[in-house]
Amino acid sequence: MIMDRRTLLTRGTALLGAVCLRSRQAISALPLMIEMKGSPRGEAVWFVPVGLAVSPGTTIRFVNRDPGNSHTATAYHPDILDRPRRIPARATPWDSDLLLPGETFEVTLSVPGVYDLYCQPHEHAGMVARIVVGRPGQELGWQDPTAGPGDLPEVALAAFPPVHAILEQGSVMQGRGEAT
Ligand SMILES: [Cu+2]
Repeated sequence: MIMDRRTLLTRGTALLGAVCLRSRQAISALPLMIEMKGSPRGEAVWFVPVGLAVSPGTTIRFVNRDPGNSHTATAYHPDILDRPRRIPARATPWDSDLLLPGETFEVTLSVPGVYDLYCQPHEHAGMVARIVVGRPGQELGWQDPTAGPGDLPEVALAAFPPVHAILEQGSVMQGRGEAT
């Protein structure tokens, strides 16, 4: 029963991913999804995708698909828990607060640049993600904000996909530590 449900869930997620990708390309007004996931026993937690490229003005919807854990989507910013700024200087930071299983949170990103975010309870498990906001085909004028590691744990730093990989692929699905 559980296996069947998982299989269904996996297939449904893949389908949603495909739909979201198409939506991003064709109908940018629809929100794009980043899911929070976890292994059955909670040893591993992650965002899917872990890297995402979007146009300015895109709404991102975070969805907690992990039945066993609460998660947050929190921008790295001094205004939130005094963390290093890893979003564009003119961008407004956000914090979803804890999302229970099934709950969602949306944020609209208008300022071009690189946005790094993390899950508060699971940053030390490498649960981070990176969103690149820009126009397709536009020459990149922004800088990768990851000039210094700040107070980020190594496992989090290792999990951010490179900006060029996100731009090339549109979305990066690799798990933590597998970024190229
Ligand atoms: Cu989490």
